[in-house]
Amino acid sequence: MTRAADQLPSADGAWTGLRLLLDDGTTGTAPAAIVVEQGRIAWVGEEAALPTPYRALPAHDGGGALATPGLVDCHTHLVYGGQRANEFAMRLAGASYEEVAKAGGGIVSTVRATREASEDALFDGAAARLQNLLAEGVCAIEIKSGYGLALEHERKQLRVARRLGEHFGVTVKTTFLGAHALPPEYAGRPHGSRDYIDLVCQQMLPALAAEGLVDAVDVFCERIAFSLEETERVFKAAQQLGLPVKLHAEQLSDMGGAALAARYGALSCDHIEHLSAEGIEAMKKAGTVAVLLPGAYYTLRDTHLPPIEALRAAGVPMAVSTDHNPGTSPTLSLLLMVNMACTLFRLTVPEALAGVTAHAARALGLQDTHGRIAAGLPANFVLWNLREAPELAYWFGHRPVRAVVRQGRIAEGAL
Ligand code: DI6
Ligand code: FE
Repeated sequence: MTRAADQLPSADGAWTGLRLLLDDGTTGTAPAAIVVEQGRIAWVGEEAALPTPYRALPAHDGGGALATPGLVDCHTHLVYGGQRANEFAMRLAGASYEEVAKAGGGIVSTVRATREASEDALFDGAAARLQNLLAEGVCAIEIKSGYGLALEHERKQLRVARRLGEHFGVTVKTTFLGAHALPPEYAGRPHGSRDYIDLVCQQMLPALAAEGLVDAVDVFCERIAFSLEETERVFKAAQQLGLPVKLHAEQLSDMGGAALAARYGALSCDHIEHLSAEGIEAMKKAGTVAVLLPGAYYTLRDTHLPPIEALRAAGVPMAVSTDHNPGTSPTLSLLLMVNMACTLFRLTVPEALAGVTAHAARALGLQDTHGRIAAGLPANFVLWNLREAPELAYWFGHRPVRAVVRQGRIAEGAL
């Protein structure tokens, strides 16, 4: 298949007339410029200080557009078969998420549809979803497995994730989430959970890692999923292979998962509505990012807020992500999550914007290449038809993108 990204024009040249988003969440007053050379940012600063040689380059007039780093969506389950609107309706009729899961619905119904789908069908479905995120300025994305729950089907998901990255010219970090749910064929067996975790640790993870399909390892540590002890076994297997870990932690209850993950140097702990003070302290010490997922909180009509003030006071970096999945967060807008992080979780605008740029990059171990506009980095940035940075959080339900530069190419919009 030809890469869609190959058809895109180069972004090389001097991008002028920009209003740059600064680290403190404000925008600079003087017009700024970004110089792109061979797909990388060669220079960024006030336009008045643009070095003479760059003035002769082809110019892209930004016309006063707000410029931000390319967005980073650091937690998604983008590759899956089917959809679950029927369960959404069930929950509205009164069933809880746990009840839906126990009734054989939930994650397992997506597992069925994912196993039945061919790799190409999974690619087509995920590509259509990904294009929504890309059109909104996403330049790096994490994609988890976890709806295959058997070697060949987890492989299929991860291969699709890699293909998406190549085809669309977007940075993709893959995460193996074999320990997402107990596969149906293990349910009801005397030691089903233990046996499945054996399979995950001894066969699935080593095989997929050897194929270069795994950038990180995740577990759903929860009453309806896997225990703390099972989580630790998966972390040990990851550690042996030199792979970083992360965790779906304390979403529905405080399992002590975040503290465990921090002991394994986790990149991030995600959801964390029920995170304890000990968990926060451990994450702070380990430099683990707190990933906030307001889309799942909203869809589940959760009322237990993550401990934002304590995280802020401890200085734990907070990221914001879509958690795109067919069960609890069927959103395809990272900007809507920025709005919800502010409205529902009371993040400040600068916090929410750092949450989808610098801190999200850090949650993926991409802090040296993504989430900032700085000389030497690959050119990933977004120009918005907006005047002020808070507008990124304020509007919701529309797409104020003027242009997206992704991996040094003009990927969306034109000037
Ligand atoms: N937590 C979530 O929010 C999703 N997975 C997880 O571990 C839900 C996945 C689903 O319901 O399909
Ligand atoms: Fe998730």
